[in-house]
Amino acid sequence: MADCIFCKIAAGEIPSTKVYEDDLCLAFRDLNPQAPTHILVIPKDHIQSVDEIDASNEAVVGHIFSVIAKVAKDEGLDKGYRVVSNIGEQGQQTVPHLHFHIIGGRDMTWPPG
Ligand code: DGP
Repeated sequence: MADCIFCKIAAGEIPSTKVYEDDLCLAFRDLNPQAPTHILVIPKDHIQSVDEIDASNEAVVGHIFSVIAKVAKDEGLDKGYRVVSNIGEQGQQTVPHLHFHIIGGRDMTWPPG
């Protein structure tokens, strides 16, 4: 999608620090890390948010979750980690392209703010 920053990262038009890539998805380090490990996993095709997941695109989301588990293992997050997807205005989503944050390397707090 034109003017989507994560579409541009997926296309290689904006540089990123990639940790995993295949035909369907990309994982790269967050520009503004909130923990020692902070990685974003995105589908290469544009989906706005979790709110747009349906039967037509659910397969890629399942694939992304297997990639999340692999990336977490590769990053050594054996003590645990958190997967977050912010959705819309109240969810504090700032980039309107579906992404899952993998956050780890420190103790998390609950409830989230
Ligand atoms: P969210 O607020 O859930 O929409 O998260 C968007 C995240 O994307 C935020 O943690 C910062 C990150 N981010 C924004 N622009 C870029 C970028 O150009 N490169 C990288 N690596 N991360 C970005």
